[in-house]
Amino acid sequence: MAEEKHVKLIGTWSSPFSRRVELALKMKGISYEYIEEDLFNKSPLLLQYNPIHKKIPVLIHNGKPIVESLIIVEYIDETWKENPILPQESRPLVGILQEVIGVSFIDEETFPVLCKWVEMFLSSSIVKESLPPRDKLLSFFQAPLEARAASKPMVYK
Ligand SMILES: N[C@@H](CCC(=O)N[C@@H](CS)C(=O)NCC(=O)O)C(=O)O
Repeated sequence: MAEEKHVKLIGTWSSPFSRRVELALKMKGISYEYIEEDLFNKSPLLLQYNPIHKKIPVLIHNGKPIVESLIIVEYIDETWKENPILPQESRPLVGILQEVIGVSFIDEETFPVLCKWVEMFLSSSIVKESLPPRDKLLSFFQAPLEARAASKPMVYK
């Protein structure tokens, strides 16, 4: 338990890679400190812990950085043995992307089992509280498309 106090996650709200790690931590019941990163103005903390790729997510456990979301999930699963987990894909993002580009590539008729799984996945309270707000995520992905259509610089809010 003492180990858990030294878990930090550097992430970004809109990143499916961050969400994947957060879900793993929550499914394991590990308490951690979340540090939101501004990828347009990277923090000294991120540059210190991921100096080569300078990407989130970064898990810091007892001062040791672990990078790459799937590696992090594996590390979490191996370090905290209780409640074994499988790597999770962030399927809800598919729904957002379908809405943004206006094409449905995973529909109920063609993929009934997958759709049922998505429904069950989204009904979990752990999953619900880890997902970014739908409207915010939608406008995040729509902004570059709209900016391109209007040929003006992107502005994220
Ligand atoms: N393969 C990496 C991908 C991580 C990634 O692409 N992170 C993005 C945010 S979603 C990032 O930090 N981008 C900053 C940059 O490329 O400068 C993982 O699974 O962790």
